[in-house]
Amino acid sequence: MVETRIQSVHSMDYKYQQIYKNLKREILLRHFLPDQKLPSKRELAKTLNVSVNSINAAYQQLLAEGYIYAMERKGFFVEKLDAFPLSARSPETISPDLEEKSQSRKGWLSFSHMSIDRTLFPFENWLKCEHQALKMRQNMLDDDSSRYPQGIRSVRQTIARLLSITRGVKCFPEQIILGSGTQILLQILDGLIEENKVFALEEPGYQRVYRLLETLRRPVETVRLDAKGISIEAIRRINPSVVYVTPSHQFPTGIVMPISRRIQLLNWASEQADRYIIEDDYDSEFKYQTDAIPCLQGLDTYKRVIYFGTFSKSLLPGLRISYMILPEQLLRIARARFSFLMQTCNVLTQITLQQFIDSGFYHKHIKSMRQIYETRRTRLIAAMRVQFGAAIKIYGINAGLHFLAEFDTKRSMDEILNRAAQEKLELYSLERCVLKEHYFTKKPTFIIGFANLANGSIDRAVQLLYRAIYQ
Ligand code: 76U
Repeated sequence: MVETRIQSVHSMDYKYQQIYKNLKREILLRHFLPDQKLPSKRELAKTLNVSVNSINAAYQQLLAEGYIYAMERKGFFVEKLDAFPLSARSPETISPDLEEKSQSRKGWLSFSHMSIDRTLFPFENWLKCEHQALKMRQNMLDDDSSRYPQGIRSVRQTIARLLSITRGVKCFPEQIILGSGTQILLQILDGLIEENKVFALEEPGYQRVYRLLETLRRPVETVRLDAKGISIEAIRRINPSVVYVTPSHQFPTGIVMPISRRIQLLNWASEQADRYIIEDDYDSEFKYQTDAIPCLQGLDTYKRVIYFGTFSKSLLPGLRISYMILPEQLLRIARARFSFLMQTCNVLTQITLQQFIDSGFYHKHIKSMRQIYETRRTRLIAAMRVQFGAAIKIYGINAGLHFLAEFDTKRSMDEILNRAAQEKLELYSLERCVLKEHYFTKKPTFIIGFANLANGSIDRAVQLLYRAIYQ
């Protein structure tokens, strides 16, 4: 039995390692039972046609790890090991992870709102910056990041400067905390706010934030939107402590919160000492025709806004660099409570990002992407209006990387999604943004991302969508 299994073991191993591994597996599979005597070294050496030394080395390793025990002059015996439950024995009982399950979308057209156009990213310039980062600041790579729990200071300085110019954010680098994603930062923030305080989210809104807060056992309510964004009356009815909003471009409806509503919201927060507003400014770099709309944080004189930003849309989602900016009183708590936390962003990526921004590559990239994305948006909407006529309603201002499209059709949302998949069209419905209640619209509505629709593929994508909905 042992002999036949030896062949299957990796050939890079020494002989004794192969024998050790096989015996270990046989013991764990209970082909050898507790207290059963193992063949003598000499016997096994003969059967396997290896030296006694190899067998001895294998037995010594099994002995050291506690799989077998030795009895003087009697030989080696299998330890009394509890059996693993059957379900734990075979890896086939674990379902494949999401990455394996997600279909390979080679050759598909995509309306995904989650991606950006990677093919237009200036990788050459990024590499130049990474090269410089390695040359000039290599010494930072041998720290373990515990020296800069909030992220490298010079990187935060660069980000503070950038945000002051482009977003009207008013902050010191000390207030910025970097993190490898919005969710991880939100977990930190959750730990700064008293346990029983209620968070309120926009409905429809960002599911990944909603589910994270629920998992953290944070009481969460959702608040309806009106034409100006989150409704203040509804906030008053719920009486939360923290309100999470996407005022520059509501996710997913695309509403921009006008100044009147911003002032109301800030005033609401100022009424009590424990009220805060989380401003998630996830895609504010992309405003077309109009200038970028200054953020809430810059308007806030009460120090109640916690600003969240990310490079996932403006650069690449795979970089995993996001940040939050805390008002002083929360920063004080964070430093007292979380000084033991280590920074989650990769050091090399942080320094490369700093170089990329400081050398002007960032501005250049945003400027060119803004034009490209705007053209895609305009052409896509024009093509949709031609194809769908009065049957389509589009929500969302001229901004960002997505809009909502609602269709007059008898076909159900799920049926449309299935048909789209058959047509090799990546498509997401509004359902993924329905947090607690479905009030916004009952008609099939889709989040239409256009970042990956180069001009040549727009007509084809619209045709496929038409087929999925009407044919
Ligand atoms: C992010 C909103 C509303 C932040 C977002 C996104 O972790 O910094 C969308 C989905 O990369 P991070 O998150 C940025 N706030 O929509 C990005 N959204 C994801 C990628 F597009 C997922 O699941 O519907």
